[in-house]
Amino acid sequence: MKKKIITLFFLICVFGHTQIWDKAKAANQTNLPFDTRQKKYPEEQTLLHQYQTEETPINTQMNAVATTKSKQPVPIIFDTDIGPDYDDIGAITILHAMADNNECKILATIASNKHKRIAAVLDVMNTYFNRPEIPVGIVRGNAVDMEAPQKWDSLIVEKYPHDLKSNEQAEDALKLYRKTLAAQPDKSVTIVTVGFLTNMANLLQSKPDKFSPLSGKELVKKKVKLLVSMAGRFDEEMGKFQEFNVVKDSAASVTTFNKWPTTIIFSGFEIGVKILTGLPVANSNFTGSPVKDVFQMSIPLDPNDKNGRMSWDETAVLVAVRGYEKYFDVVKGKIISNINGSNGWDRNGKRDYYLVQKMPLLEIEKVLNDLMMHQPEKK
Ligand SMILES: [Ca+2]
Repeated sequence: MKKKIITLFFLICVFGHTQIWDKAKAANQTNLPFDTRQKKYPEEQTLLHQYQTEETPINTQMNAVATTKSKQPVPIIFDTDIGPDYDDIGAITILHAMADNNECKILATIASNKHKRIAAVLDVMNTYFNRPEIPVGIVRGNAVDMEAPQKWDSLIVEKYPHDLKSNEQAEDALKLYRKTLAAQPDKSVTIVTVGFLTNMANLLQSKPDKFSPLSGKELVKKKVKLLVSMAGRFDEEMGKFQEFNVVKDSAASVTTFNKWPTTIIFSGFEIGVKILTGLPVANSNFTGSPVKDVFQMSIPLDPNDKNGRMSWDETAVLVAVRGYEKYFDVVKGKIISNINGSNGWDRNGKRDYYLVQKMPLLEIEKVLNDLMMHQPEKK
């Protein structure tokens, strides 16, 4: 077994990636033996599966929870940095698609980024999907401020209806979290973060207020069932790589991952980087769709996106609503969060799971693309 582990480690290292911060740039510099016709990495897929199944059995209790088909829609809070990348647009689209299918109920859409158009962008998307009433919260105080490099945010804010003209008109993210959680049944809420962990750290460190007599950590423990986070990296580059969502506010990441009182499922960098989506919606004949506009505008701006955009955030939302077991395997443990933005993994930990690819890439790409093609009922 020891020899096998060493061999596996060696083989995994052979397929190593380049370490850089920006996940988009990192994706562009990936040197995996990517088969563009079959769109898969056959050797690595097999290795990771072996590694997972032989060394770390899937937690059966967690699996049982995930496989229980619930008729009740999953109450969910969507926390996003929507701007620096446009997979967040794919993510909020599939979230609304699943809400239209009664699979989830969107309690709030909250930003961990404070660029000047972010409240308007979230309002555009919620309004487009016939849910203009969904509360929008924006992080206050120290926070990342990053716009969309492709300028798609300006495009959709100019073109599509919305009420929130500025971030000041939106709610304070922390207050919205406390108000929303306090109003929900115990252990019912799933939070999915596809941006920075700023709001999670602020929430954990918050004090009793008019919404709840509980501290932030107590409130999370009482009301939250699960956190699903697109964050970190759990393959052969783990420990060296500083994943974008983690490193941009690494102090918040450390606070969150050290203190979070519920299960966390991580969709790491290595998951979404291989799953390419967005071409069907970009090439669709849709009219009046901000989803189409964003992907149609952004994909041609990067030659590396010619087969579709990497789908980090979509994978996290999919798992938050539907559970992982149909799409991914998991490895149980606990994240080790470093202040430099890198992460490790404690295999003896019991709180967390990270996703491992299971469903063939072309199949999961189809699942996500089909959801991203969802259009709201015209009203
Ligand atoms: Ca994001």
